[in-house]
Amino acid sequence: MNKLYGKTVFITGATKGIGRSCALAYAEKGSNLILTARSSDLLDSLKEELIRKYGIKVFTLVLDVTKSSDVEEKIKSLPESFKKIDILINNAGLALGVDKVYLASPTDIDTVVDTNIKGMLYISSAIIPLMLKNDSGHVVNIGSIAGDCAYAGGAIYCATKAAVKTFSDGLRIDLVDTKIRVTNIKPGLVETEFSKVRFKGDLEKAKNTYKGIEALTPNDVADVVIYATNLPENVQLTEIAMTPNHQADGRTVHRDK
Ligand code: NDP
Ligand code: 8X3
Repeated sequence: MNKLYGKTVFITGATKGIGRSCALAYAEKGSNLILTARSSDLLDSLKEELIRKYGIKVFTLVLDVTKSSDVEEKIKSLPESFKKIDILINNAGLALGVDKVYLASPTDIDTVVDTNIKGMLYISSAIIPLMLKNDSGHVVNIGSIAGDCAYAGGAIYCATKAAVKTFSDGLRIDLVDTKIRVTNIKPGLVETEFSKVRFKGDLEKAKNTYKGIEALTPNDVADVVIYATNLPENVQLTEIAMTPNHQADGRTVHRDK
């Protein structure tokens, strides 16, 4: 049964990878979308594609989740018809580098922590009050299996994804007397531009991340997001971990030669 038709879904980092796949998957279900990211041209072309293919309503916000005042102002300025947000997908995020933690630059540390943790907090704090007005909603945080166990070269990224888990758990407690649900989705290796960003444009290194293993696709993750948010309202999936068949955890991957 499709409970998602006509719902309004707010997605951060909607221009690429998992966020983009979620946008397409919700559009296919007939949801209306608020798409956000920093790249206005990609937002515009995605909006045009979704309206043309699915006839849904789409609103775009050029938004850097790390800028708290921008987040607050832009969410306040949403048109009334987009202010009843049913589902929030906190997806924008990144890793930078695989250096030992004490070699990482302060700028990279700030970017990763500000995006993955503070961005999620700013967006959630701006949107949850809107959900509370109707005592309904679903917050989906895109965490990672990286938050369950650290791996070499991932200390900062893994710490931010552990924070996604702890924040999700705390938020679920804060909202326990409401109808708002909170789900932390924790994928393993997903082939997107994530590694291109992590390796700062080094495509060879990025490609090697997925060598010898059939990684998850962003559509695989979107399918799970759709599943979690399409369940009856009495059902709250607290966490879902998902990995490619040949990945056991953040440290353990079997690769074909
Ligand atoms: P991509 O690099 O493909 O996409 C990242 C998206 O985030 C882009 O749309 C980008 O858009 C947006 N974004 C980045 N920084 C900001 C910012 N400051 N403000 C707003 N938007 C921003 O990565 P993925 O799709 O793979 O990653 C999405 C999420 O999934 C991340 O949280 C990541 O940690 C998580 N994840 C990824 C896994 C993987 O293996 N790929 C596995 C597990 C979790 P723009 O540049 O236009 O702003
Ligand atoms: C991203 C997946 O395994 O590269 O969360 O850390 S991994």
